[in-house]
Amino acid sequence: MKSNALLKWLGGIALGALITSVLMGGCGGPKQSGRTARSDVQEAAIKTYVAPGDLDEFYLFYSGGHSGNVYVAGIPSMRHIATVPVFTPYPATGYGFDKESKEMLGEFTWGDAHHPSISETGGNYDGRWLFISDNANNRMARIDLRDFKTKEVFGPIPNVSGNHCSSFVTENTEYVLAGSRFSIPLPKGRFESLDDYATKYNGLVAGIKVDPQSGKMNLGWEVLMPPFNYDLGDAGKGPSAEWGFWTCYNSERATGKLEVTSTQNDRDYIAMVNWKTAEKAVAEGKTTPLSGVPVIDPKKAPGVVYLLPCAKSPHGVDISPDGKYIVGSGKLQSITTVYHIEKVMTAINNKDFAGDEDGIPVLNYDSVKEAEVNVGLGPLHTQFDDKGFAYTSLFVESAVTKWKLGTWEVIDKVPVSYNIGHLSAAEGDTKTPAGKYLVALNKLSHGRHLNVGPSQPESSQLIDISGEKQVLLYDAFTEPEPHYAQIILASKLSPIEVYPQAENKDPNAIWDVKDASIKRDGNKVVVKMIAVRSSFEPYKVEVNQGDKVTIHLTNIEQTTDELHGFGLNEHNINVVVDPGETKTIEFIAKKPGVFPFYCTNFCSALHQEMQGYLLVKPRS
Ligand code: RUQ
Ligand code: CUA
Repeated sequence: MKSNALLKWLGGIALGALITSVLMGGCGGPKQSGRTARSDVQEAAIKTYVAPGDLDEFYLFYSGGHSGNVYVAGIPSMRHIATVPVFTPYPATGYGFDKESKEMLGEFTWGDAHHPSISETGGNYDGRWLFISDNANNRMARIDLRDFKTKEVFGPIPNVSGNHCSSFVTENTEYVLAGSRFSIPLPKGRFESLDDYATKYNGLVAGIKVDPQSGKMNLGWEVLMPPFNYDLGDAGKGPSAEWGFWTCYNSERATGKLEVTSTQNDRDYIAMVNWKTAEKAVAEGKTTPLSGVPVIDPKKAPGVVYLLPCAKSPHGVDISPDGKYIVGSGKLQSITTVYHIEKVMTAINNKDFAGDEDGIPVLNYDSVKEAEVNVGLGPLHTQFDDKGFAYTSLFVESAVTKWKLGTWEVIDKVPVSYNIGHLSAAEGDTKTPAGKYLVALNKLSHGRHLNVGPSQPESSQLIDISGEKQVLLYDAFTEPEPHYAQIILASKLSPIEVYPQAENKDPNAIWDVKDASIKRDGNKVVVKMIAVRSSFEPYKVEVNQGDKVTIHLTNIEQTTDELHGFGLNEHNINVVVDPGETKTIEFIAKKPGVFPFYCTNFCSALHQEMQGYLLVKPRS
């Protein structure tokens, strides 16, 4: 949200002069920058300096929002190390240009990569996969952390509309949670007037089943929900492990200017779904088919879903490391509400309900509430450390509040620059957070970097959370736009450097230049090609205009960092093949003439010599 939109937003809800003054200060630019004092600079420098040849302690994975990418940096240096394309073609790695990745991207050339989530075993990061949601085209992707490549783009998920409240994994990655930010008439394709929004539109939450061996995703269950907006979520752990949680705003079921119409009620909700009960409902056939998917209607399957009243317009809901506390932040109030899972269970067992929404029981707020923590203005999202502290981002105040679980006292507040959305603590959403570092993902960065014109980067600030007081260490900047991040101990990952030849199961892979071939079948030409320092074999491919050309390109190197590219002039093709990999290049030779192809990835002193020709004979 940019500053004038924010002003409008706040103006609309009239939060009063106090907030406005905080806001004006917070967004005002470099004058109020909270610049580190000289005396602290040296210490911060030493804490973040990773000397040449030394390695960072943590990996930071941030979502790249509408860039469709995931960005990887090291902590504490905050140096950008890699870009992992997920929903968007990326010529730097050839993603979206070869047949395999093109098929994964399907009909879309972009996605809105929102919330990354590392797979867990026993509530701790296991370093196997990183899931990330696509808010735009209702998909979920899986990156393999063995090679930092996107291996699966699942969806569009049937019945899900705006997959924002996603991705969050359950304790043993049984499920990755998904759902609808935008309620629509279901099934998709049905038309209903917006005037009938409250009665004929529906939201939906879903559990995507993850295969424990391969990581492959499949639809597990979907629950039909009232037409609220489902925003963010978290999966329980320990005593709450069977539950998935989602915040919902717009319990007013309003349309139009939501900044006004959806902020009338004092409270909205956190929806909680018991995924074990949901599984049972599906197994027992207590479902209604919708777009070919068995969907649970809560009216017909009691016990699957409940609503917790929450401070209005909540954004984040976060489960404490011990799984006992559910922390919900209503962004239009200055408090964060903490619920106790035992109180919630007791209220469910006693049918201690305050009412219902379309047959879904609403739990009694006073019965389930454990505490209201006075965190500050505009709380969005909470993370945890290893010492029992919680950290909540304050969008309006541009600060991070540190508070104590159990005593609920606010300990410390550090200003950030500016307007923080999410924050990510080291392993901060697992059962055993690592503590030490927290990254503030800020929306505005004006004046904190050299001016690059109207489109400014987002800022990510590294904060030391090892002491009593939080200490700002470093400003880093990213492409638009991180919506959340994951920080994992580097020692938990050991990515491969080459694909072992024995693992290459592509039937068209070849490993010896004598096997290189060009075969014609009618107007189809199939080429088996090798790339190795510093040539292509064959280096000459002759075809007829209109032929369908398929090139199976194998990089037979088994040496780290020896990538080869295949760029074909004036054909919009650039495929990159890692050592030991085979990729498929497909195109129709539409244009007559002679077209050079060349290696796009620097590979040796004779990289520039690594080239060949596609010769296309004109139709007579
Ligand atoms: S969201 S900050 Cu997906 Cu919170 Cu954007
Ligand atoms: Cu191969 Cu450059």
